[in-house]
Amino acid sequence: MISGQEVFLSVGSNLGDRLENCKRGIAGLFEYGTTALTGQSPFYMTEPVDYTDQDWFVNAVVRIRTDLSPNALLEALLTIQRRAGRIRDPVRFGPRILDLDILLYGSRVIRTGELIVPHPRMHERRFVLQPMCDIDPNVIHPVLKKRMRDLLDALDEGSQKIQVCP
Ligand code: PH2
Ligand code: MG
Ligand code: MG
Repeated sequence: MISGQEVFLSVGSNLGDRLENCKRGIAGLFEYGTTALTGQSPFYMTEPVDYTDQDWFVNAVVRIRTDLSPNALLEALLTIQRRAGRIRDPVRFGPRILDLDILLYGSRVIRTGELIVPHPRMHERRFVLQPMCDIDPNVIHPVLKKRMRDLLDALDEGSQKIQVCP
């Protein structure tokens, strides 16, 4: 049993073998610190948001328990992304081989130059909230003080199409 924090991460890819990139990204997590997987959503095909002129994404959310600090975890995620072949993003919100984002780190609220937790856009994204709810709909957003289920229900019906990967 790892005594660390419970952390939710989002996993996404819309370049190359999207599903394989996501799976490799998740596997990479366990090379850092003492980290255990305690929950995983299905993989979803998701309509792109924010920058819409790009392919659909494969997205999932994982829950881990880790002894890594937020900064050490962030460094590990950046390394895993680089190893997957992600060099730089020419377009903000644009195509990416692998994106690993910290959604929640326990109930901590973090605002540094490098890291904002909870993820600042998670509450408006179906591709995050649906898989969060698959793992645990009762998790409370530590800033908005609302359950993931209620944040998901508040999204415009029919907006941001997503479907479970076949
Ligand atoms: N990531 C973005 C921008 N838009 N859209 C979907 N569906 N899934 C993503 O992971 C995603 C996005 C920037 O990180
Ligand atoms: Mg992202
Ligand atoms: Mg990111």
